Amino acid sequence: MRSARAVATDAAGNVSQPSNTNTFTIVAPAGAPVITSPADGSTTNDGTPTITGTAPPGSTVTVKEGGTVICTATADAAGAFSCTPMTALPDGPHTFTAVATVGGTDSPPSTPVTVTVDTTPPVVTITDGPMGTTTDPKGSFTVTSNEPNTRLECSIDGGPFMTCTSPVTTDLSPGMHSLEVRGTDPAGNTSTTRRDWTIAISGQYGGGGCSAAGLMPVGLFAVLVLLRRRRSARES
Ligand SMILES: [Ca+2]
Repeated sequence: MRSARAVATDAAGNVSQPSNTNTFTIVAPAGAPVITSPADGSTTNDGTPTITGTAPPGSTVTVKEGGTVICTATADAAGAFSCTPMTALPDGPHTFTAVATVGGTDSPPSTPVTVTVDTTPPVVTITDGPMGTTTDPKGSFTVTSNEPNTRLECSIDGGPFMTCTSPVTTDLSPGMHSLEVRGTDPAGNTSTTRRDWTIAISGQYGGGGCSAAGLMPVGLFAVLVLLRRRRSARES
């Protein structure tokens, strides 16, 4: 506990009566907090990421982005704090610092931590490869994403998604086929795109879409031709 009082001295050297005495306590600034999560340089798809760290036990921790208060917390007896942004952060990079306050005195700010918020799924596009009806059993599909470092997984004909890279190549039997490509950006947002196509038996390409001639097994096609001939023979 400290105390202080003041006296005034005029130009002629007359000294006043002392003022009243004020007592006060000097509180040493608390140590700077440490933000431990999210990690500096990380990316998240959570617009309200929980911010955790350490600070002097019992201190009031204020997390700010520039001059804006993001959230506040009280460090527990073990010196841990945790708070969640009061409003969702827009997509983009955000840099946080934390200050611990004890007895009205602020600590120095923590080391800044920058996290990138990304809540937008990547746009994944199949730009070429078979479509409609083809007689070629082989396909090569180029897949692009509007976001760098998009992870691709592919599913052929409704099968399980497996890691894949562009171009996606296929070698399939005649019939209707599908390729689904799921893209996951570094923040974990996903989107899926799909391509359907038909492989016709060579020489029976009916042209366009999922035509009966293109899909029908040869034997059944021959039977149908035979039935039509019989019918027309009966009618004549
Ligand atoms: Ca994204």
